Amino acid sequence: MENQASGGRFRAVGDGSGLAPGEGFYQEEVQLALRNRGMPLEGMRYPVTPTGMHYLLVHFDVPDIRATDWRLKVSGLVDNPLSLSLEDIKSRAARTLTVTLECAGNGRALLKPRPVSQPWLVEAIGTAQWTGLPLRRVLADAGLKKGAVDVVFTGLDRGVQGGEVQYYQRSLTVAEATAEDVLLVYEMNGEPLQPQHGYPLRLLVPGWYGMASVKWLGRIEVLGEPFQGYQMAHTYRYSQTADDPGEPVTRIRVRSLLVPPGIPDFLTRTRLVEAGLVVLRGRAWSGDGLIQRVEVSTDGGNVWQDAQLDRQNSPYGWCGWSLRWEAAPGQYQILSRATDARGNTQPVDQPWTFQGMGNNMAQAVEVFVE
Ligand SMILES: Nc1nc2c(c(=O)[nH]1)N[C@H]1C(S)=C(S)[C@@H](COP(=O)(O)O)O[C@H]1N2
Ligand SMILES: [Mo]
Repeated sequence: MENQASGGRFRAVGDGSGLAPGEGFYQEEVQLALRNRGMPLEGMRYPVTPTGMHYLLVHFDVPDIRATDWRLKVSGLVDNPLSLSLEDIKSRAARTLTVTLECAGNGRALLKPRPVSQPWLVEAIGTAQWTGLPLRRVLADAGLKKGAVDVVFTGLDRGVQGGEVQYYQRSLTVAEATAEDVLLVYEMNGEPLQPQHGYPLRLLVPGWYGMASVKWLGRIEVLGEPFQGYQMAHTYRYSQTADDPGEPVTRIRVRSLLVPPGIPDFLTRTRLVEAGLVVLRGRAWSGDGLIQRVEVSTDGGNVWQDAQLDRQNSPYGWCGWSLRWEAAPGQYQILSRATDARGNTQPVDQPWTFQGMGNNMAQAVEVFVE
């Protein structure tokens, strides 16, 4: 079987990639990509991503925070404003949740035309065991006053975006913020948070795209009206033009990725696989409930077969899947698409938006079998 879309032969084995200089990304995008690196896709092997392989996104600079000087301030429409040390927070009963985190911009650089920003392909992903104190307990201690509407989370990192000097700030409604599984996290995979992941404390909003999980948390403020900060009003929107306010980005859209089969070509990452029985493996996740189904195509999306699902151990953590494939020599394009508990299925065509948010289009992996 030969797939038309992927051309006649394995690009770049022995004979160069055929890529010409001068086609490609702006230096500013490369600069962002070097700072905000993705998970190497072979990391899809691990049920819990090794911390150093977890994707990273930092809008400004990683702030330099000493936990001894640091306090979490809780203020605004509360009966008892709080100022908590890390020890105060760690002395309370903790919860640990396995949560898959994904950047809302994942898939952006695959869009045509490409929105210019952090140029993720598909690798802005990782799963960790996060330990912390449920936020609702701190909000209960503070006592929300009547009329409380939004809870604003301020990170201690500061920079300029869209011409606006700002701290990184995101908000949740009171209902979202008091959900059981929203945590104030101080440990990732059993170790104190590393500086780049939000040391000493970050918010974790399971099921939501990563932007909600504010790192280097310094302040929590309760407001009586909706918060209109830059990272709420101007970005993380599903919009069609620069002026279109669109809809806010919230929960993670259903998605799946393969564990890359075989071995890669150095430059193109096209996979070289030996003919015979191949067990294709991957993982699938959604912010809208458990994974119900994963389908795999080896012919670029014409014929689909059901993969076998592993047991999904956490409602917020990805679900392993596998499919046995008798691979005959030839060139293939392998796709996977998942369906979640709400019946949402990954599209095969790109869901284009102006900011390139939530592109959960089925991944296509080029494979050469010999
Ligand atoms: N304070 C602060 N929190 C932040 C960010 C940031 O730039 N500053 N980036 C957000 C975005 S867009 C994502 S996708 C996640 C990334 O978390 P990670 O780097 O730990 O994977 O952090 C979120 N929290
Ligand atoms: Mo993100």
